[in-house]
Amino acid sequence: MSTTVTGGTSLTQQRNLVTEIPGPRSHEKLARKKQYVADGVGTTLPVFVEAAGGGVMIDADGNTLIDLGSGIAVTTVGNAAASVVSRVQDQVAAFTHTCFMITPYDGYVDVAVALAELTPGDHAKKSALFNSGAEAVENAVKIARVATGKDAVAVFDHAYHGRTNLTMAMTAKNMPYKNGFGPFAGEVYRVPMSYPFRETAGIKGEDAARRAIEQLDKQVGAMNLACLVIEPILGEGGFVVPADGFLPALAAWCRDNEVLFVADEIQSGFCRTGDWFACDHEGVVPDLITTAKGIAGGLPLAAVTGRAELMDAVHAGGLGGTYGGNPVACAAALGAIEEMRAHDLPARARAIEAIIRRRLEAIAADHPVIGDIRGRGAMMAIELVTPGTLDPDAARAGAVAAYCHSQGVVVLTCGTWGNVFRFLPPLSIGDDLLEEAFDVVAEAFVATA
Ligand code: PLZ
Repeated sequence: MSTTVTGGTSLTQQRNLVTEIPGPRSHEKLARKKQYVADGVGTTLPVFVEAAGGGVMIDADGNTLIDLGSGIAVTTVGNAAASVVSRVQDQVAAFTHTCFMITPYDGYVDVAVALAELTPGDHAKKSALFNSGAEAVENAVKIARVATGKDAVAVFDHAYHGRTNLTMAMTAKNMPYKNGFGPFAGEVYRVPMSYPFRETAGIKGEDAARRAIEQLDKQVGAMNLACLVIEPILGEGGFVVPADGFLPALAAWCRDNEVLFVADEIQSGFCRTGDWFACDHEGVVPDLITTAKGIAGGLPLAAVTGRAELMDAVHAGGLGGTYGGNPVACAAALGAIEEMRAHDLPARARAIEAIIRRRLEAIAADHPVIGDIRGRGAMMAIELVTPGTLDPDAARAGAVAAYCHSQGVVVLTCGTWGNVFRFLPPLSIGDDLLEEAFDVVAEAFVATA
């Protein structure tokens, strides 16, 4: 039996399948979902969950599955982590909502203090809180437009920023995110990303940045550009880690041209990559940073944090929303952040990377369909291609995922071609359980060969 490192769960940390996946009770529930929930809301693995914690999820049939997805990088401190649960329980019993714009409360300000302390840079910072990642990205653009007096927004190939109208425009991939949902917001310009696996070997980060900047100069003009928004490690787009030097070169160009550098750390932030934020790896200091997901241990909370003078450019009443910075979500965030600090979760993410890399390198040695191993910390991925080429092999990725699911390991795919496996375990997972999950991943490559 594996023990958890953190998170304080009482669930037995062991994979245990007592039915097929999904089992009969999940099948019944799925039929009910099919009747009452819109088909447009998809499901990766249709087991209905009844409890989760540490590194496991328990379904309606009594199966215990290993979680390598964290609900898309959300339950970084573990599901139902003790520090989150106790603060949420206290808060929900005290009061559930006032609307911070009507009558404020400490939790919101406490989260803003923590964000000022933890996000990159030691300048004066302020924050505004929201409910979802997409809402944070929208607000970052609103702030950038007012602060600079300019309109245009630069985004990158393979980017994912959300499902609202503006963030659909900023997201690269048509299916399933955009198809049929237009027309989209204007003044969004897409430029090439640094994608080391898919470009000429040895192209330097600075050169890839120059390629993007050249397009911005020629096609938009810095004098029209309010901000450049970038995921420092791509999330949905395939966990692409840009070449060293790419992010610093873009940040320097932004600084020289009065363009705000906005880091979308919604997926990569809060200890996930082995640093508090992915920007920390190269010492990049964004003007604005968007966070969500891991910040609140599973409750909906998002933030824009930035240079105080930029954040304050917006007129009073210009930022807000009924639920933004809800007191229960803020309590959860304070519990999650306490857990991250107390257990040095950036270090835990680095330890998880060492295990995952060792396992993936061993699997790749036998399976040339794995063209690339990449990522940082507990945000790791493999890209599947026809061996020796760059041709995406989404079919194999689907088969490997299906095998893992059938064996009780929750894995997620991503990438523009759907051919990337991403591994995002909760940082509360124990080493033995993680090793067991990768035993199953290894089996999956053999079984689908
Ligand atoms: N920016 C970098 O990763 C959310 C989306 C899953 P929301 N990624 C998961 C899906 O299919 O909807 C994300 C992200 C980055 C923004 C967002 C958007 O965050 O909280 O989903 O709105």
